[in-house]
Amino acid sequence: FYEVHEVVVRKLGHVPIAKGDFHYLPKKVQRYVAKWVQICKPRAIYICDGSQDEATEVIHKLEERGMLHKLKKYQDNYIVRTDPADVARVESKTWMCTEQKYDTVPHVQPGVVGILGKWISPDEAAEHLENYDGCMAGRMLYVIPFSMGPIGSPLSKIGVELTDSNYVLLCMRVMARVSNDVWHFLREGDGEFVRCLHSMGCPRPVQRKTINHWPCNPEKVFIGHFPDKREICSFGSGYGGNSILGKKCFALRIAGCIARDEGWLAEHMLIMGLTNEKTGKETFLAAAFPSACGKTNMAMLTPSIPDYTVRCVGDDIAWMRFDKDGVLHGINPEAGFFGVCPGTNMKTNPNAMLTCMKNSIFTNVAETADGGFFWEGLEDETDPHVTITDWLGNNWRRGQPGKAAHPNSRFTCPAGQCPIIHPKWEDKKGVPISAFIFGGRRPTGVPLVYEAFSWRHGVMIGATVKSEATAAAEFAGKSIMHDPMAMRPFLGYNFGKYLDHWLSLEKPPHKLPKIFHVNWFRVDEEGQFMWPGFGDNVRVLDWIIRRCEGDDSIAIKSPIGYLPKKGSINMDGLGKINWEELFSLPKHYWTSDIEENIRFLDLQVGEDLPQAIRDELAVQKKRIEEE
Ligand code: SAT
Ligand code: MN
Repeated sequence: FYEVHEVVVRKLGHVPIAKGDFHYLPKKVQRYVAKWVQICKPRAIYICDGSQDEATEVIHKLEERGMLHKLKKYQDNYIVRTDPADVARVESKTWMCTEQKYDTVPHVQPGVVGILGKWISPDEAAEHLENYDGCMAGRMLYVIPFSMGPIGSPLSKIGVELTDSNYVLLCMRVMARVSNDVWHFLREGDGEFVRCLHSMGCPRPVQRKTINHWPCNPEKVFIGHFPDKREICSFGSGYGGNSILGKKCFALRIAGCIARDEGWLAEHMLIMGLTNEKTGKETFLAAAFPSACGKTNMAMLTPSIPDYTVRCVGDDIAWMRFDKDGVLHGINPEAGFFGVCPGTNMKTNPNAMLTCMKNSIFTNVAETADGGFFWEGLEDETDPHVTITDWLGNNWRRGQPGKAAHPNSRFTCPAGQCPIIHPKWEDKKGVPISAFIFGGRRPTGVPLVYEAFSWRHGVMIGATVKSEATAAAEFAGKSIMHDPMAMRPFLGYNFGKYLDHWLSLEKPPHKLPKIFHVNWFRVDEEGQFMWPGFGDNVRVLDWIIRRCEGDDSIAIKSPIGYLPKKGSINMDGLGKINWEELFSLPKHYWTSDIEENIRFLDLQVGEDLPQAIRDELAVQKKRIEEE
């Protein structure tokens, strides 16, 4: 099947190799590429090396085609508009495929629609895979070697993405470590890699009318994961988590399964380091929030008090392993930030703004006539007279109904450009994690911060995370949704087993992080936020760090966990904060909340729910009733 000319293979079957040396790829990769080339029938194969020349070439092609153009206000920033039918992750078409259904999803109660992952049988998946037949006709197939995590770190994993989208290639270059070195590493190591196939599902000649030069196939979207084969097959969408496969598909769903098998954690968590300016001591925290809850803002927080210096290790995903002394070490497997644009500005997140002043890709944002980006939240930082074009390409006037930028519009920027990126963010050992923080948007009932009584109690708190719905997925409207561990859309296997895995970590010599829950979003009777949030959140983190250091004088027991003792959070200079209300635990709220949680987990996880979690729920219910 391979045609050898001199040393360099120029053709694979009849398909020319436009760039790269096929022979140089490890044998397993060759077989993987050859298999899909035969099925997808691209016009040529382009083996990526991660070089700058490569980026220049691809960007040039995309510019020529009109799919992307330069934002001339900055250095190498580009704007892309998608087909309006392809703007977010498509959870309804995201599947985990295993032989056994209950390896993937829990035993939900009869008649209940499970929301903790979607299972598809190998036979049904095979039907979707038929769509790949000829799906790349007339298009280039890019072979992308990448590492999640620093190349060569024992905590990292290798992937190879095949895609017919050069936009995806550009994003992968930012979000993962795309490099020729990956081939060396694969050859020298165990040779294992995660197989990532992506197609826009638009072979030439194109059947469906292409909008904004953005080929996609919304009717046939399929995001399939095959954990037993360490394989991902994505079809029909070019957007974010659907197509940048190193991110949620690999680093959370597939890695979640690998982590279960190998005894570590792959979580939807930011990692940040806070250095106490007086003592010089640094503490690392990992925090899990549902998509679009301000995780990126927290990861790069600008402290409002001088006590701490904050540095960012990662804003979305954490891979964590206990070392031989039982210390949990975490890395950020990604190399870039894929952040929500609306709401991001020099006040809410100056570090994110400064990170994306160059070498970044903006998707579905609005544009100013002088070549700048624009989105909701940038009003005060944008010339009021400048003409604005909205994300759909229409003229847009301030104050008109509707949004200039899509609510899920994103910046894709290299993490290394972040002004407060941690010097150890690429450290192969990772950083030691002292605490896990869960949170969500909880307008009522939930205090600013509380601490779990124990690891098990903390796992229960994580299992009952809820939040107001976001724009990151296809849901409309605002409702409080369960998002256990902030992993609901990203679970790679049965959530009951996932909880078992978390519980199983409580064993020697593991030094378990303390677990906390925070809520920046509580509102008062007038609907006003009770807590200023953003840079002032460092005051809460300060309390958390002092708890990690063992300060017993600052906490009091409550039915739901330890609460800060009145006055133990630094509120200097904050103006009026209603401590009582911010920390109140309305009994009727918590009574119905615990009942709702018990019902939810019973319906959704059923017999797979670990007894330890049932017990924690029962004890918490009793504490609330007896209060
Ligand atoms: O899944 S995406 O990578 O598109 C973004 C998110 O949901 O946080
Ligand atoms: Mn996320």
